[in-house]
Amino acid sequence: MEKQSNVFFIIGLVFITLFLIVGFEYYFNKENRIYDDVKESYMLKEVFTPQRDENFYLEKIERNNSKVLNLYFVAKKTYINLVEGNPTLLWTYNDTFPGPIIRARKGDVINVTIKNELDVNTTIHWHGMRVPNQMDGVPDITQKPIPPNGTFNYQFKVLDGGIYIYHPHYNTPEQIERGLYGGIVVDYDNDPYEYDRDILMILDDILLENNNQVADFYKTMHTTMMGRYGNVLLVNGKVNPTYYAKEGEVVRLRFINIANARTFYISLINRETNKKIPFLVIGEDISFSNKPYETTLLEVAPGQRYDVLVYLPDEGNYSFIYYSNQGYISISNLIANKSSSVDKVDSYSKNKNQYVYENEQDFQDLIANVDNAEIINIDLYAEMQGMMEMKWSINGRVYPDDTLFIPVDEGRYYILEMRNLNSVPHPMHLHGQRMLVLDGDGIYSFKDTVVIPPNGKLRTIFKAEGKGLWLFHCHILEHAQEGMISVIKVS
Ligand SMILES: [Cu+2]
Repeated sequence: MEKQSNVFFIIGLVFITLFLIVGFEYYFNKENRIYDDVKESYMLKEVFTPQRDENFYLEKIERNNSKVLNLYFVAKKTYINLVEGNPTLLWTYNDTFPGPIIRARKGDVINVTIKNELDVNTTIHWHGMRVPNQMDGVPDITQKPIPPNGTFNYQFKVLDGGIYIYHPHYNTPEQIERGLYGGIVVDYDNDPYEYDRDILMILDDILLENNNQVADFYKTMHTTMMGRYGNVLLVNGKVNPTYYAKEGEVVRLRFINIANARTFYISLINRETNKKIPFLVIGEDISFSNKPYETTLLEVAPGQRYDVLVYLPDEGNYSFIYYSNQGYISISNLIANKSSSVDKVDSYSKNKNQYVYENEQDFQDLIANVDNAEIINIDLYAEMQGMMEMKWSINGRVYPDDTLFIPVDEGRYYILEMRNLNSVPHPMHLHGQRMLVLDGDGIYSFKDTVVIPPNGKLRTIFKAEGKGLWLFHCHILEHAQEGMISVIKVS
């Protein structure tokens, strides 16, 4: 017996050694060399020439009635100036990067016809929106992919205020990285907040080679583990763009993170004093929070959105600083010009003390049903398949070869009890449903993307709605690509 276990031990050692050698080989491959070459030239060099961006200020929608928003999108290839030197060949909607902003009111109907002028299939998914199942844009689950030269019509009623994003769900890591995405901002019926300016902030990163073209999509141990990180940080498709406000103003900022894998950790600082300006978080993903809360470090994981207010007490230059383990860098600037009008600090403190009743009844309904809810256990795991292939799994099941279907009944309550058995976080995104995070501090908002921390746990509750198949997957796009997708079946 003892002799036999020694043999197994030695065979085990040999395998581990082989695994390490091949793993390192993978790790120090082409992508990492590109990354090292260009990170000096782009990412860590702060650009402070104010690059004015006029396109992402949001106007208030003044009408009271709902209407149909008819839009025509063409997905195609377009050259865009991202960084100094050659323009970058991106994939865009209507030649713009990011795609056109969709501004709507609760109750409006969004009617988008998309023509696919790419040479590959595509679809559009309306991330965070509660749409009829056949409008959800998931190829081979809710619709056939839209072939080259094909068209598709998406039509649905807007049910919730909030911040959303549209993007393909076909070969998602590549199509999003190449530029196919855009923001949707929906006004609430009752918005109690006072502010002077409203700016959309779509956060992304992109991996460019030295000729400024999007780097190939090779699969490596590193991209499988961590996801694809870019070497250029973008806000609204620009490197370090500048927005303008006035001293004493309250500015509303709508953050969206559409990076493949990068979580953005952001602070707003006054560049003269280095003092941090607090973010007053008033909403997340699909709804207002019932109570606003302040933070000086906003954490926005891939797929998440945050609705925040900031108060700029003094004139001068402010910067949004992104923190990574390589240091910190300005990703965008906010310049407060001198103003002769009155100090707005009172409206900020009034905002801070708001209590929002918009979703109170729905929140209370979910909380009251915690004890009757059925528990769905979700284990997030990485596993080896054969010698070298690593896959991501949910309850040991890998999409699409061995898909985990979770049957639920419409109108019933379910608790997702999620455990992360890895040392990397997973931002889990649930299509078509509204989740409430449990075990919190009494601050609620409806979420569709929640982070399960490394080796941690999280519980959410939702009331199943909308018959059909709804994906539940990691929004680190390479994790989803490598299997971390399951399907909630509502009947
Ligand atoms: Cu993940």
